[in-house]
Amino acid sequence: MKINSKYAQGMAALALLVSMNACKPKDAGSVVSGDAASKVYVAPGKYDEYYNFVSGGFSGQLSVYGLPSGRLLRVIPVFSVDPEKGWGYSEETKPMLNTSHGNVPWDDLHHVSMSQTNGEIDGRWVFANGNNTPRVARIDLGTFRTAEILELPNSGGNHSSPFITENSEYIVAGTRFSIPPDDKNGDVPINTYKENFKGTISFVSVDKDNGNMDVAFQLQGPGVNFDLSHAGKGKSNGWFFFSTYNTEQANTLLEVNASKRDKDFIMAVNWKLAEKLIKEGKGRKQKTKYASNRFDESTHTATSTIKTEVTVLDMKDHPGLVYMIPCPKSPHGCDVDPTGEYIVGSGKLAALIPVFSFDKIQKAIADKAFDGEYDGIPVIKYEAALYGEVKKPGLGPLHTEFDDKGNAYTSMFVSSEVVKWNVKDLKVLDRVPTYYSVGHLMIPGGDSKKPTGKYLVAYNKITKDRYLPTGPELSQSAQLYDISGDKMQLLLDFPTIGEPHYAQGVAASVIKDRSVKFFKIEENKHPYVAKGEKESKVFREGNKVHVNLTMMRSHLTPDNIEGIKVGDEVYFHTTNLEQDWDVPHGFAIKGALNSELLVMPGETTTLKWVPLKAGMYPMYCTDFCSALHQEMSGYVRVSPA
Ligand code: CUK
Ligand code: CUA
Repeated sequence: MKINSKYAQGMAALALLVSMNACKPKDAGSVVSGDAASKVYVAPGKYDEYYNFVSGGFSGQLSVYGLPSGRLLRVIPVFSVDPEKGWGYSEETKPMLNTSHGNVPWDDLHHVSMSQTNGEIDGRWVFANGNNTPRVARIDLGTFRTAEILELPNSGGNHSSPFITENSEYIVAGTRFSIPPDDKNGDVPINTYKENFKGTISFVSVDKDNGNMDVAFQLQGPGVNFDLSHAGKGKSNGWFFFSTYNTEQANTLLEVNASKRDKDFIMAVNWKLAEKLIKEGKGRKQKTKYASNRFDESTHTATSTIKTEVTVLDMKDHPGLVYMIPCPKSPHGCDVDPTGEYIVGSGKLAALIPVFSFDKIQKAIADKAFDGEYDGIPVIKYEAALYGEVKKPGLGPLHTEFDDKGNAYTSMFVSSEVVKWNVKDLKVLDRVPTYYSVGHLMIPGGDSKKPTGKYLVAYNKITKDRYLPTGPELSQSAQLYDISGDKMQLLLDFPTIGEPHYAQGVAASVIKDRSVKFFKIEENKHPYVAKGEKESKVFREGNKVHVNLTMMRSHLTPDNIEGIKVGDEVYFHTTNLEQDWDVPHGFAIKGALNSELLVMPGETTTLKWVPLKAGMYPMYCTDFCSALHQEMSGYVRVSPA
């Protein structure tokens, strides 16, 4: 039988494109040159040059590495509990994980955005998204702790999030799964998708002084899937660009039905106009329910508030608010170059990278160079918005970062490589393999107005043989490249917690001096603080017993507690009296469900315990704090009720 060879080739190419197991580059190992070791060596006692904040994917956490060493410096629980830090165990931190669905101590964290001033990373906060139960978080870079979590209404699968404007006015969050809006009946046949499901973009305002977030307003429109986004900058400041897929609005077998169209869209949103419309009262109030959780650094306690209303603008009702730009084949990354002129769309299933021009988009809008409408939204002609295409970049382009020399770097998931190309002439300059199947890339400042040009990190999806085997599950993997010369050079593999998606990096000098070393005990406003051993006490309110307990090298005060009865609710409010850097004390008691705590110097943290039977219960400090750490202990006597 004669096979139509064109057809066969086409099918083979498609199979390769959608295959999750990318081909293995052949010259593994040989790409590392002799001086790689000295380039990543950070001598004992010396600091790394950059902080690297890396999403922890389905661990719900954020991890912090030093670059170029790849040393893990900290894991920050965000949408998770963490026994190492007692996060989510203490009464003070539990409200951080509250949602309109109750306490949800897990999420899927994909993207991070650092706060910016004038388009440069300012080192104040890192924002992160929770995909599953739609939330955004703000992490404080003084304490390296989660300071705030905001739930997002009218959203399902908060993937396109959080992306920040150049003065941190807003972070945006586009819904991945369109759903019926919260004030509508969600109990509808799934095949009524096209009429009942809506896509939503949330604009979350960020207070410029304290960082507090709120849902300022939302845009509601067609039931597409938003994927990724970036804000305009410089000349395009005032706009946001979102990649979308499933513009077919399929509700079943998305793998096939959402990949039918030759082109999906990049949605361009004029957020300055949206802001103006909201100021003019053009928004509509919609009923909903979402949680706003904040950690207060003076009381050392989180509070959770449920909010019930959100302001919505319908996209199609406001001319000039949104435009669609055709973009080949299921675009994933949507990245804006440092000048703000070039918008790079990366179609997962496309064999080229389209680069759009902001000036041309503006001209196309002025000239009405439209190609019809999509659900009431004008579609700009592809050629009218296009600056040019990067030809034959590799297979499966995903994400692009930029350096300080006018170059772009795009990750190629299927062909497992990083491809460097020039933004002006769109010529491919260099390519290096990744091990294996790279997702996001990160250059410190690489999505800001001021990228650096020394290092690039690739965050890979598949590890396989890169590390010693550790059973069926392998550590996630990142790779560091030197990009200072014409040719990229692989320097280092380092394991990450997983799985890593987007990351941000910044010079250590921007952050290190703002680090909090301890909390001043005289400023502690916790309602149950004991500011000295003399203030420690045990007192009863009905069946609640409060123990205001102090911790100081190397004893607990009080260390013998009696008068507790079975079924009492006992609250150990533990205050660490130390006033020095890096002297936490821990606290644990036998049999308590939420053991343990880790209490920072000057802070008060509460462990709740309901003893179920009479007996003698030892308690102790869990963090080796002095030569007499083992002596830092005591007993609680529990008597029958
Ligand atoms: S996504 Cu992970 S590789 Cu969630 Cu940013 Cu593209
Ligand atoms: Cu305090 Cu050990």
